[in-house]
Amino acid sequence: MSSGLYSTEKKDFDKTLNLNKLKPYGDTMNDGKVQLSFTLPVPDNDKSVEAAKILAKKMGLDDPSVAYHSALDKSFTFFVVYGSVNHTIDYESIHVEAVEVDTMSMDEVNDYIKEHIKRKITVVGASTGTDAHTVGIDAIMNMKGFAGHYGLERYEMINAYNLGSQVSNEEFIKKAIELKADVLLVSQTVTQKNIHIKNLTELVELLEAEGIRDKVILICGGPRISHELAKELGYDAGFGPGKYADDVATFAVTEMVERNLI
Ligand code: B12
Repeated sequence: MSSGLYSTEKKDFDKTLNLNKLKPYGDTMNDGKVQLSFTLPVPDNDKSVEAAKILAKKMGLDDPSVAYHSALDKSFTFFVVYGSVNHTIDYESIHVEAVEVDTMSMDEVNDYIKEHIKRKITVVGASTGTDAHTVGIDAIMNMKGFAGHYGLERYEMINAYNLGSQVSNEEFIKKAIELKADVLLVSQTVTQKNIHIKNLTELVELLEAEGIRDKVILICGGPRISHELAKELGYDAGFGPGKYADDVATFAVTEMVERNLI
C-alpha cells in the first residue's frame, strides 16, 4: 500500500543530516525532540505545570509539553517534559582529546607484556583523599571485573594491588614505592568544590617531589574525569564511564614501552 492512512512513505519528512547544525533525533531528522525531567520545589498544580513549561522554553525547547507530573510531597513536584530543541551544534568543529589506542583483549595484553616488557608489571590503584567510592576502581581492578570485562587482578602478567578507598596521597606514594609500581591508578568520584582537582594535583606534586613522576605511568579515572582534564593536571591519561580494564591496560603497557619504562 503506497497511500492512505497506513502509508509507509515519508516523502515530506526532512532527511538532511547537516553536521554543522546537528539537532537531536526523535523520529525524523532535525525534529530536535528531547525529553527532560526535573523537580521544582513547589506544589503539584496547574500553576507549577505552567512553570515547568516556561522553564523548558527558557531552556530552548519549542512547544514544550508536560507529559508527566507527580507530587513528591506537599511542596515538591517531579516533571517530565517533551519538546523540540531550537539550538544546534556544529559537530564538525568539536575536538575532543581522547586516549588513542586500539584496545587489546586481556590475552593480547598479556602477550604484549611477555613480548615487549618480558616481566610481570605492577599496578597499584586506590580511591584517594577523602573519597569513599570504591566501585569505580574495583571495576577496573577486581578479578571478576565489570560489565563483561575482567579486572586487572585476573591478568596473568599483572601484579595488581587495590588499596581501596580513602587512601591519602602520602600513603599511596609510600605503597607505590614499596611495591615498585610501574603504573599508578587513581580513582576520584566526588567532585564537589573541585576536591578532585585539588587532590589529583597534590598527588602529582608529591610524586615530583619524590622524583618518581617520570618513572611511572600515572592514570586517573572517575565519572567526571576526561582525558583532557587528566592531561591538564599532569597525568598520562584519564578514563571516564564506559572504559574498562582492557582500555586502561592497553594504554599503560603501550605507554611503558613507548617511554622505555621496561
Ligand atoms: C554507590 C555510591 C556511594 C556509596 C559508595 C560505596 C562504595 N563502596 O563505593 C556511598 C553510600 C558510600 C556513597 C557516599 C557518598 N557519596 Co556517593 N554515590 C554512589 C553512586 C550511587 C554510585 C557510584 C558508583 O558506584 N558508580 C558505578 C561505577 C562503576 O562507576 P564509576 O565510578 O563512574 O566508574 C567507571 C568510570 O568512571 C571509570 N573509573 C572510575 N574510577 C576509575 C579509576 C581509574 C584509574 C580508571 C582508569 C577508570 C576509573 O571506570 C569505571 C567503569 O567504567 C553515585 C550516583 C550514581 N548513580 O553514579 C553517588 C555519587 C557519586 N555520590 C555522591 C556523593 C555526594 C556522596 C557523598 C559525599 C554523600 C554524602 N554527603 O555523604 C558520600 C561520599 C563520602 C566520601 N567521603 O567520599 C555524588 C557525587 C557528586 C559529585 N560529583 O561530587 C553522586 C554522583 C550522587 C549524587 N548525584 O549526588 N556514595
